[in-house]
Amino acid sequence: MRLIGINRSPYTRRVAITLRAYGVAYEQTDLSGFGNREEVRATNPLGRIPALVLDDGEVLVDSGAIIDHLDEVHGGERPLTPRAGADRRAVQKVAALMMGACDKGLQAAYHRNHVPEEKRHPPWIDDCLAQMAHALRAVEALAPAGKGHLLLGRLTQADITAFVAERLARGLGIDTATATPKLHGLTRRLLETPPFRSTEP
Ligand SMILES: N[C@@H](CCC(=O)N[C@@H](CS)C(=O)NCC(=O)O)C(=O)O
Repeated sequence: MRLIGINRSPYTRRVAITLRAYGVAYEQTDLSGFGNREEVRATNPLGRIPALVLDDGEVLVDSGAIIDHLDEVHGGERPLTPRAGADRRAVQKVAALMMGACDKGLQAAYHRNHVPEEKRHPPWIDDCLAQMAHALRAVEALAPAGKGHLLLGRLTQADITAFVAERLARGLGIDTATATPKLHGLTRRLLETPPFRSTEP
């Protein structure tokens, strides 16, 4: 199994953490969507990371679809996304908020990095970052005050997606220690555990 993408990408990192949490052996090819467009297109016609090449050569694209497959095959009795019911809805909701937050954060970053300064529209960047910050605050409200995980008292995709979103937000200049202190604490604690520490870019 081969993961295509760099762990600086929150979507790729989410998949890498999931693979490690499930104890799945894999190799990784460090390619970035913008920096290695042609090489990435050879695996994913859309030119985006992550992609996952399975042992039989089948290619999966998009972190959500990749994780759905990993849950199905490796999740056993306690997949990182519960298989049904209220628990599944709760985890999926946090994951959707946190992946959406990453989408908005990256829209802001792309605007900063790819639009010439004289054509930039700062209110657009501010709006994207505000959407990201609002989503983080909504998930902050769910976070337990102590040392627990976000939901169900165990590691789920809620924690993994909150981790990558909080890290991206911090990288974009959002002061998460002040704005979302419980999420900030959660990511620091998760970083002490092998799936998170071993995937640090
Ligand atoms: N919804 C996709 C988003 C993937 C994505 O946007 N990846 C970024 C890297 S962080 C990328 O490859 N961007 C290049 C591009 O969009 O052209 C997922 O969850 O995998």
